[in-house]
Amino acid sequence: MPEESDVVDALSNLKPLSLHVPEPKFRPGDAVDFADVEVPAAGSVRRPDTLAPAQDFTDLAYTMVRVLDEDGQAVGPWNPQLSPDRLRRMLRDMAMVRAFDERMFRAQRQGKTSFYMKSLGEEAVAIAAAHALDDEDMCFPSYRQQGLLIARGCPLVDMMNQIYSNTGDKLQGKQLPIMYSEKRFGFFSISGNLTTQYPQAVGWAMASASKGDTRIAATWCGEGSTAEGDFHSALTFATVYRAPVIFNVVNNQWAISSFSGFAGAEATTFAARAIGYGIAGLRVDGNDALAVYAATAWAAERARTNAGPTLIEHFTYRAEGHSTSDDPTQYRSAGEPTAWPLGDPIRRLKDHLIALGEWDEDRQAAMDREVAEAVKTAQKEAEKNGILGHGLHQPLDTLFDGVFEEMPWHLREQRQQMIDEETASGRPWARK
Ligand SMILES: Cc1ncc(C[n+]2csc(CCOP(=O)(O)OP(=O)(O)O)c2C)c(N)n1
Ligand SMILES: [Mg+2]
Repeated sequence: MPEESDVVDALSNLKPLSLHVPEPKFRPGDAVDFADVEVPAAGSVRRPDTLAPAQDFTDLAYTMVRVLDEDGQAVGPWNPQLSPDRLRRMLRDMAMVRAFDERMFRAQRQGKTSFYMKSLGEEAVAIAAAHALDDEDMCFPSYRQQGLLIARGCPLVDMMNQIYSNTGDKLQGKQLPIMYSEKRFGFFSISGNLTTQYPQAVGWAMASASKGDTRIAATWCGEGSTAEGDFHSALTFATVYRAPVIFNVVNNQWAISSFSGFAGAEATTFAARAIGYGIAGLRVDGNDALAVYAATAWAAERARTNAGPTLIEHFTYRAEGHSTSDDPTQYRSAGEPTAWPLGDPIRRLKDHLIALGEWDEDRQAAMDREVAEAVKTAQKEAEKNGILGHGLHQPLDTLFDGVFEEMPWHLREQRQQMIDEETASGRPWARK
């Protein structure tokens, strides 16, 4: 039997352990060089059959599906061959998201709402997916896929009413601004609790399959959110039951002030998360609307033919702060957004349409004016229903509505107590 002191002596011969703490490459003030970001040539990645077993194309999780090349041409096996009309609608939807974001961001700075989140630089992720999915398919988004609502035709005024939590807000001010819920447009309520939408999407997809329906589900989360347990349990359920669901991981490099390395990006790709679960994994250029469209259409066909779920990593860049509460100059180099090697998704689709002879600079300028005008008009309309700080928009007793189908006795009592107390205090608790 070795003595305890012998064990201690043996261990003392080993080199001490050290902990690896990831560190982003660039901090404020650093010059940015993204030369080591591997960007394969457009058109260079093979396109497997949608019925192929996932283990036949694990290589696709480590490369990048790209369709638009540097000259604005659509090339290779993933080219979805869209009509010019479809391309122009996608371009307009992306421009609309950008104009909407710009105006609502400013509304927050003017004190008209407490909070806003932009998707600058990531517009292709939601817009191209919405165009590739069927309108009846169910979306379980994160807070950065406002493009789904815009592409599906949700009135801008309705979105703004929610942002202002005003009298027109169908959610009665119960959700944080931008946390929309739009059953009409197949858009599940956004939750502030990261990644809860993942298992919900799988559950919905499983129900759709068990009912013999034809609709599929799609869900989105950020790369940082893949570190949540919900992400992993969702993937397990999806692979076991071959749920008709598309998992989208929007790798925009940042999770507020944490860079992607803290979610595991130094060791592997996010698309490769799929491999351990036996799920199809694709990694796509998220700033290439045609690549996003093609990958989504491929995954949708796979899901709809009972061939199983797909995880798509959209490689992109969050060009703005996380939200209006964030200041990215405090933690990352200001040079990053412009140095990003995959460019601007709107400019790339515009260049493609021009290369096809289906668009020009004058039409682009006219479209930009038209979408800006549409957003401005909607904003005036929404502001008639009130903005932050201008009175009580929701009677206080609505606080108790919409939780239970039938209000239980104890909530009825609490509501009455509140009304009695507020009435006695002389404060206005009901809308004038
Ligand atoms: C469960 C949970 N943990 C932490 C937060 C706080 N939080 C909100 S957004 C965010 C960053 C998420 O980053 P990412 O998933 O990359 O999405 P992105 O914002 O980049 O689109 C964090 C940590 C939260 N809302 N919920
Ligand atoms: Mg992120």
